Order: sequence, then structure tokens, then C-alpha cells
Amino acid sequence: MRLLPWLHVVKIGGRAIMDRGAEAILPLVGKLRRLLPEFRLLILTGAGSRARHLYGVGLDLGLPVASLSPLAASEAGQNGHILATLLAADGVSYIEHPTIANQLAIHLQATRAVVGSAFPPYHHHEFPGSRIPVHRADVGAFLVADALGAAGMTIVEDVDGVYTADPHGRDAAQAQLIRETSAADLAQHAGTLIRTGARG
Ligand code: GWN
Repeated sequence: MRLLPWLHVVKIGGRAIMDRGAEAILPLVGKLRRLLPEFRLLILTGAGSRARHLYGVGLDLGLPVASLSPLAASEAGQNGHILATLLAADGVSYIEHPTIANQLAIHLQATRAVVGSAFPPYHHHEFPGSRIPVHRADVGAFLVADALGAAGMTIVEDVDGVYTADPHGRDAAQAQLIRETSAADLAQHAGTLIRTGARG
């Protein structure tokens, strides 16, 4: 059942967009503003370099992945507060995770778009077995778009398309652009994409 079939989910990269400051954020704000008359948006922000710093400090302290997850998630939320504030004049506000879960529909009846944190609220229930959380912003945005039956999800990053590995990361030489995909391909590659593609 598609709960909000008219909804468009837009995930904004933390490192690729928000960390670059006004130079990247203000043009994005202008573009989002121009979309509002046509689309109703759930805009979700990722975490950036502050979360990477946090992972480094947290791992040095021996924190488990389920403690790193909510700490990194808070940076995604902070980026959302920044973006929502810049769109406030257009009636856009940051809404909390519980509000996305419980009251998204009424907020989107009152306004054209809201902003939230893209991290999934797994918190201390983040899956064990990795050093840093595998369920980060891309995963959270995808899960909520899928659960709501959204019309689509757009990931705004600094590369064109989805790659088999992070094209700016350690495995850049192996990164290949995925030009087309299908449900069967995604099922086959899901583990790889979630491990390497969800940078934020
Ligand atoms: O704090 O910026 O929501 O929307 O994963 O939990 O760590 O929380 O532990 O409603 O519930 O920091 O306080 O923080 O980003 O996540 O929020 O301002 O319980 O609105 O209180 O699921 O925002 O925050 O970090 O998203 O991603 O109070 Mo924040 Mo995030 Mo606000 Mo939210 Mo987490 Mo709540 Mo939550 Mo926590």
C-alpha cells in the first residue's frame, strides 16, 4: 500500500553539500524553493565531516557501533536544522523523527515541504558487526521513502549517479557507474551498495 504516493523524498549529502557551506547550500536552497509549487517534499539531510571526526574519536575510546550511531545521527539532524532555517520564509520547518513517523501527513497538508534527519532512528539497536554504522543517511532516506510508497527518492551528492564504490573514497579505482538497475540487480548488490555507497 502506498501511503503518500505524491511525496518526493530528497536526501541532501552531508559531506558533499552541507559541509561546503554557503557556496553549495544557498544555490540548493534556491532550487528547492523553486520546486515547492510543484512538489511536496520530505527533505532529509545526511551527516558530514563532524560525524567522521566523531567516528574517529569514538573508535579511539572503544565505543561500540550502537553508541556511534546516535552520535553521528545527531549531526544529520543539525544539518537539517540549518537547511530548514534557510527555507523558513517558504513555510519549511525541521520536524523531529517521531513527527515524521506520526504526523508527516498533517504537516504536509499545512506546507509544501518539511526537513528531517536522514539517519534511520536505529540508535542503540544499530546492527552489530561493523566498526561504524552501516545504516546511515542514504539507507534511512531509502527506508522511509519505501515505507511511505513515495513517488521517488532523489539523492543530491557531488557525483552523477550511483557507483559500486565511493568514487571519492579509498576504492575509487574500482568505482563503476551503475547506469541502470532493476529490482533483481538491487537485491544482488544490496549488501555492496549499503556498505560502500551510503557515505553519509
Ligand atoms: O535532535 O538534531 O530525533 O529529529 O538518532 O535520536 O541521536 O533525537 O537521541 O525527536 O528522537 O540530534 O535526542 O538524537 O538529529 O535522532 O530530534 O533537534 O532521541 O528535533 O529528540 O530519532 O533532531 O535528533 O540524532 O533526528 O538524527 O530534538 Mo537531532 Mo537525530 Mo531533534 Mo531528531 Mo538521534 Mo529526536 Mo532522534 Mo535523540
